[in-house]
Amino acid sequence: MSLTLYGFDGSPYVRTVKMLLKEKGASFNQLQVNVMKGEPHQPEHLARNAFGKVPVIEHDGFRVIETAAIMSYLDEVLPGPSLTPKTARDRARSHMAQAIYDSYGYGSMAQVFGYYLFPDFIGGQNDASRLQGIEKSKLVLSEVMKIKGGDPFIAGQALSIGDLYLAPACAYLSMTPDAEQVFAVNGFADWWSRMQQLPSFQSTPPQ
Ligand SMILES: N[C@@H](CCC(=O)N[C@@H](CS)C(=O)NCC(=O)O)C(=O)O
Repeated sequence: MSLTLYGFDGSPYVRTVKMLLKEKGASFNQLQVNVMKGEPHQPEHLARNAFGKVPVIEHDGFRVIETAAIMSYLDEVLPGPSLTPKTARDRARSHMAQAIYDSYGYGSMAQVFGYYLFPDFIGGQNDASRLQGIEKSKLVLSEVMKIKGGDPFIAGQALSIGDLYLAPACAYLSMTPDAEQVFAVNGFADWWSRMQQLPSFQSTPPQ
Protein backbone atom coordinates (compact mmCIF):
# COMPACT_ATOMS: atom_id res chain seq x y z
CA MET A 1 0.00 0.00 0.00
CA SER A 2 1.36 3.44 -0.85
CA LEU A 3 -0.15 6.58 0.60
CA THR A 4 1.12 10.13 0.13
CA LEU A 5 -0.26 13.24 1.76
CA TYR A 6 0.50 16.50 -0.05
CA GLY A 7 0.32 19.57 2.17
CA PHE A 8 2.34 21.24 4.90
CA ASP A 9 1.92 20.98 8.66
CA GLY A 10 0.82 24.60 8.97
CA SER A 11 -2.51 23.88 7.26
CA PRO A 12 -5.53 23.15 9.48
CA TYR A 13 -7.14 21.09 6.70
CA VAL A 14 -3.96 19.02 6.31
CA ARG A 15 -3.91 18.47 10.08
CA THR A 16 -7.50 17.20 9.94
CA VAL A 17 -6.41 14.51 7.47
CA LYS A 18 -3.22 13.79 9.38
CA MET A 19 -5.19 13.29 12.61
CA LEU A 20 -7.37 10.72 10.83
CA LEU A 21 -4.24 8.93 9.56
CA LYS A 22 -2.86 8.86 13.11
CA GLU A 23 -6.18 7.58 14.52
CA LYS A 24 -6.03 4.79 11.92
CA GLY A 25 -2.38 4.00 12.67
CA ALA A 26 -1.63 4.31 8.93
CA SER A 27 1.83 4.62 7.40
CA PHE A 28 2.13 7.43 4.90
CA ASN A 29 4.58 9.79 3.24
CA GLN A 30 4.04 13.52 3.42
CA LEU A 31 5.24 16.15 0.96
CA GLN A 32 5.25 19.53 2.69
CA VAL A 33 3.59 21.66 -0.01
CA ASN A 34 3.87 25.05 1.73
CA VAL A 35 0.89 27.40 1.48
CA MET A 36 2.89 30.35 2.90
CA LYS A 37 5.38 30.02 0.04
CA GLY A 38 2.64 29.77 -2.59
CA GLU A 39 3.62 26.21 -3.45
CA PRO A 40 0.04 24.94 -4.03
CA HIS A 41 -0.07 27.31 -7.02
CA GLN A 42 3.10 25.97 -8.63
CA PRO A 43 2.59 23.84 -11.77
CA GLU A 44 3.73 20.69 -9.95
CA HIS A 45 0.89 20.96 -7.42
CA LEU A 46 -1.68 22.41 -9.84
CA ALA A 47 -1.28 19.12 -11.72
CA ARG A 48 -2.53 17.39 -8.55
CA ASN A 49 -5.21 19.95 -7.69
CA ALA A 50 -6.14 22.54 -10.30
CA PHE A 51 -7.69 24.71 -7.56
CA GLY A 52 -4.28 25.17 -5.87
CA LYS A 53 -5.29 23.76 -2.48
CA VAL A 54 -3.94 21.28 0.03
CA PRO A 55 -4.53 18.58 1.22
CA VAL A 56 -4.35 16.11 -1.64
CA ILE A 57 -3.77 12.39 -1.16
CA GLU A 58 -2.60 9.65 -3.48
CA HIS A 59 -3.48 6.11 -2.45
CA ASP A 60 -2.07 3.31 -4.62
CA GLY A 61 -2.16 5.62 -7.65
CA PHE A 62 -5.65 7.03 -6.92
CA ARG A 63 -5.71 10.78 -6.25
CA VAL A 64 -8.32 12.46 -4.04
CA ILE A 65 -8.75 16.21 -3.51
CA GLU A 66 -11.10 18.05 -1.10
CA THR A 67 -10.89 17.22 2.59
CA ALA A 68 -14.46 15.91 2.84
CA ALA A 69 -13.82 13.36 0.09
CA ILE A 70 -10.38 12.49 1.46
CA MET A 71 -11.72 11.89 4.97
CA SER A 72 -14.59 9.62 3.98
CA TYR A 73 -12.40 7.73 1.48
CA LEU A 74 -9.59 7.11 3.97
CA ASP A 75 -12.01 6.21 6.73
CA GLU A 76 -13.49 3.54 4.47
CA VAL A 77 -10.34 2.05 2.94
CA LEU A 78 -7.95 2.10 5.90
CA PRO A 79 -8.09 -0.42 8.72
CA GLY A 80 -8.46 0.84 12.28
CA PRO A 81 -11.27 2.47 14.25
CA SER A 82 -14.10 3.92 12.16
CA LEU A 83 -14.54 7.68 12.41
CA THR A 84 -18.00 7.52 10.83
CA PRO A 85 -20.78 7.21 13.42
CA LYS A 86 -22.95 4.10 13.30
CA THR A 87 -26.41 5.70 13.33
CA ALA A 88 -27.97 8.01 10.73
CA ARG A 89 -28.52 10.73 13.33
CA ASP A 90 -24.95 10.65 14.60
CA ARG A 91 -23.65 10.64 11.01
CA ALA A 92 -25.78 13.74 10.41
CA ARG A 93 -24.26 15.37 13.51
CA SER A 94 -20.74 14.72 12.27
CA HIS A 95 -21.64 15.96 8.75
CA MET A 96 -23.27 19.10 10.16
CA ALA A 97 -20.09 19.99 12.08
CA GLN A 98 -18.01 19.34 8.96
CA ALA A 99 -20.25 21.45 6.69
CA ILE A 100 -20.62 24.28 9.23
CA TYR A 101 -16.83 24.41 9.50
CA ASP A 102 -16.39 24.44 5.72
CA SER A 103 -19.09 27.02 5.09
CA TYR A 104 -18.76 29.38 8.07
CA GLY A 105 -16.00 28.17 10.42
CA TYR A 106 -12.65 28.04 8.65
CA GLY A 107 -12.99 31.49 7.05
CA SER A 108 -14.11 33.27 10.21
CA MET A 109 -11.60 31.50 12.47
CA ALA A 110 -8.82 32.36 9.98
CA GLN A 111 -9.88 36.04 10.20
CA VAL A 112 -8.96 35.83 13.91
CA PHE A 113 -5.90 33.56 14.07
CA GLY A 114 -4.56 34.90 10.77
CA TYR A 115 -4.57 38.42 12.25
CA TYR A 116 -1.99 37.35 14.83
CA LEU A 117 -0.19 34.41 13.27
CA PHE A 118 -0.23 35.00 9.49
CA PRO A 119 -1.10 38.69 8.91
CA ASP A 120 0.66 38.85 5.52
CA PHE A 121 -1.21 35.81 4.28
CA ILE A 122 -4.61 37.37 5.03
CA GLY A 123 -3.73 40.74 3.49
CA GLY A 124 -2.64 42.54 6.67
CA GLN A 125 -4.09 43.17 10.15
CA ASN A 126 -7.62 44.45 9.77
CA ASP A 127 -9.39 45.01 13.10
CA ALA A 128 -12.89 45.16 11.63
CA SER A 129 -12.32 41.78 9.99
CA ARG A 130 -10.86 40.33 13.21
CA LEU A 131 -13.85 41.50 15.28
CA GLN A 132 -16.27 40.10 12.70
CA GLY A 133 -14.29 36.84 12.78
CA ILE A 134 -14.62 36.66 16.58
CA GLU A 135 -18.40 36.97 16.44
CA LYS A 136 -18.79 34.46 13.60
CA SER A 137 -16.39 31.98 15.22
CA LYS A 138 -18.38 32.13 18.47
CA LEU A 139 -21.58 31.45 16.55
CA VAL A 140 -19.95 28.48 14.81
CA LEU A 141 -18.60 27.03 18.06
CA SER A 142 -21.85 27.54 19.92
CA GLU A 143 -23.93 25.90 17.17
CA VAL A 144 -21.53 22.95 16.98
CA MET A 145 -21.61 22.59 20.76
CA LYS A 146 -25.43 22.45 20.59
CA ILE A 147 -25.04 19.55 18.13
CA LYS A 148 -22.70 17.86 20.63
CA GLY A 149 -25.11 18.41 23.52
CA GLY A 150 -24.08 16.47 26.61
CA ASP A 151 -22.03 13.89 24.71
CA PRO A 152 -18.23 13.76 24.97
CA PHE A 153 -17.73 14.21 21.21
CA ILE A 154 -19.61 16.20 18.58
CA ALA A 155 -21.46 13.20 17.16
CA GLY A 156 -21.86 11.14 20.30
CA GLN A 157 -19.77 8.84 22.46
CA ALA A 158 -16.95 8.35 19.94
CA LEU A 159 -14.56 10.59 18.06
CA SER A 160 -15.74 11.29 14.50
CA ILE A 161 -14.70 13.19 11.40
CA GLY A 162 -16.64 16.25 12.63
CA ASP A 163 -14.32 16.57 15.66
CA LEU A 164 -11.26 16.26 13.44
CA TYR A 165 -12.49 19.13 11.28
CA LEU A 166 -12.86 21.59 14.13
CA ALA A 167 -9.81 20.88 16.30
CA PRO A 168 -6.94 22.21 14.13
CA ALA A 169 -8.41 25.71 13.67
CA CYS A 170 -9.22 25.79 17.41
CA ALA A 171 -5.55 24.99 18.05
CA TYR A 172 -4.51 28.08 16.10
CA LEU A 173 -7.15 30.19 17.87
CA SER A 174 -5.83 28.98 21.23
CA MET A 175 -2.49 30.65 20.42
CA THR A 176 -4.11 34.11 20.18
CA PRO A 177 -5.18 36.69 22.80
CA ASP A 178 -8.78 36.33 21.51
CA ALA A 179 -9.06 32.66 22.49
CA GLU A 180 -10.73 33.30 25.83
CA GLN A 181 -13.47 35.36 24.18
CA VAL A 182 -14.04 32.97 21.26
CA PHE A 183 -13.96 29.87 23.45
CA ALA A 184 -16.48 31.26 26.00
CA VAL A 185 -19.16 28.97 24.66
CA ASN A 186 -21.23 26.40 26.59
CA GLY A 187 -19.71 22.93 26.42
CA PHE A 188 -16.58 24.01 24.55
CA ALA A 189 -14.01 23.73 27.37
CA ASP A 190 -14.82 20.09 28.06
CA TRP A 191 -14.66 19.11 24.37
CA TRP A 192 -11.47 21.09 23.78
CA SER A 193 -9.68 19.53 26.70
CA ARG A 194 -10.70 16.07 25.42
CA MET A 195 -9.40 16.85 21.92
CA GLN A 196 -6.07 18.14 23.24
CA GLN A 197 -5.49 14.86 25.03
CA LEU A 198 -5.73 12.76 21.87
CA PRO A 199 -2.39 11.31 20.72
CA SER A 200 -3.48 12.15 17.14
CA PHE A 201 -3.71 15.81 18.18
CA GLN A 202 -0.51 15.84 20.21
CA SER A 203 1.53 14.20 17.43
CA THR A 204 0.46 16.67 14.69
CA PRO A 205 1.52 20.13 15.87
CA PRO A 206 1.46 22.88 13.24
CA GLN A 207 4.95 23.75 11.99
N1 LIG B 1 -12.13 23.01 0.03
C1 LIG B 1 -10.78 22.64 0.37
C2 LIG B 1 -10.16 23.76 1.20
C3 LIG B 1 -8.70 23.48 1.57
C4 LIG B 1 -7.97 24.76 1.92
O1 LIG B 1 -8.55 25.84 2.07
N2 LIG B 1 -6.66 24.62 2.07
C5 LIG B 1 -5.82 25.78 2.31
C6 LIG B 1 -4.83 25.49 3.43
S1 LIG B 1 -5.63 25.21 5.00
C7 LIG B 1 -5.01 26.04 1.05
O2 LIG B 1 -4.59 25.11 0.38
N3 LIG B 1 -4.74 27.31 0.73
C8 LIG B 1 -3.89 27.65 -0.36
C9 LIG B 1 -4.31 28.90 -1.02
O3 LIG B 1 -5.49 29.26 -0.93
O4 LIG B 1 -3.44 29.51 -1.62
C10 LIG B 1 -10.77 21.32 1.12
O5 LIG B 1 -11.79 21.00 1.75
O6 LIG B 1 -9.79 20.59 1.04
